[in-house]
Amino acid sequence: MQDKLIQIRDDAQNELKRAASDAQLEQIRVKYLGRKGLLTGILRQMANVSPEERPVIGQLANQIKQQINNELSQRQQQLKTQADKGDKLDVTLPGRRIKIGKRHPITQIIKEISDIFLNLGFQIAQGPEVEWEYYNFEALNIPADHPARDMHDTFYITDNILLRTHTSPVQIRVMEKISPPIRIIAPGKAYRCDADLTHTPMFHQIEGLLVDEHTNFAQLKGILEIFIHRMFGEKTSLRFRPSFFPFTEPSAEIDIACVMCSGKGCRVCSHTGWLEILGAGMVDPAVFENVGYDPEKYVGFAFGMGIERIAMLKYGIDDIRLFFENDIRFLNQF
Ligand code: 2NM
Repeated sequence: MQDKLIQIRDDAQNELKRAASDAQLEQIRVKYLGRKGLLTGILRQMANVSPEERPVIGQLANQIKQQINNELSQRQQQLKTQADKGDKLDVTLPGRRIKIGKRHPITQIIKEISDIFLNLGFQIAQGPEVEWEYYNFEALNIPADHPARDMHDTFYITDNILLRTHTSPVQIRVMEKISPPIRIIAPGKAYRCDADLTHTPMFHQIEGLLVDEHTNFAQLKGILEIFIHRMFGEKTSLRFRPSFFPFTEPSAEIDIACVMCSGKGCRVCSHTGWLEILGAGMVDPAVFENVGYDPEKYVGFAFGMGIERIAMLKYGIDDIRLFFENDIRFLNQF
């Protein structure tokens, strides 16, 4: 009888060690401690045990029952902590979806515009964002007393080093290095101390420059018309208005028919029907003098545009800061 009890205890202990789930533990409990269980069966046979032996066997049986019960709950606790730690891998769980990124809307527009001009034979040029005052202003025929040099607009680093306020210094650097013919665009970051619904201290520009011996204003108009039609659609109307820049003469600003109301007049175009998207002009001979080009021999045209402004018009966005907040819900729409 005693040997039988010891055997039952050892069997139960072995099975408990191997049990790997609550269901298996419950099976073991029923098998040994249940109403028709092995240990219960032994206790039922107590009537056949001699009166001397009875207390000894009874005590042992109760002790073993207690022991199996304890080890059962221990094993249960063990399995629970294992599961909590993630030791067990549930291969039936669905996989986690990987989020795929894409280009920022500003980067998309820069690529779109660049591709149009690359198609027209322009090459991409780049230059430093921390720039000499000379390349940013003097070389571009912007004298020291010009309003654009006001401390309120320009981030100065030292007396004569600053964050470029436009990408035009890139064109000066290219002209210093190579002689015409030149056909380049300079996409990149520019900086001005300004912040509101339509201005951020850092923004993006694309400027273009073409220099050759017989360049004329009609070619400038032709190139910009092709660009606008490819960018905004073949049916987009445009108009040239006289304007002024220190580095071009004559200068023009170019409007397109409002993308929101097609020229009927709305809030976006301030009820004029037109949106200004480009500045342009024939390069001032004074700029050619500064880079060592013969102004009698060479003629050039240049143009420039703000990328955020074009993106805002194209997508009907009224707050420029949305481009810089990197809210996935905003970015996912492009
Ligand atoms: C504009 C408008 C008109 C421009 C001029 C030059 C350079 F270097 F050739 F003189 N670069 N970019 C230019 C001309 C930029 O932006 C509104």
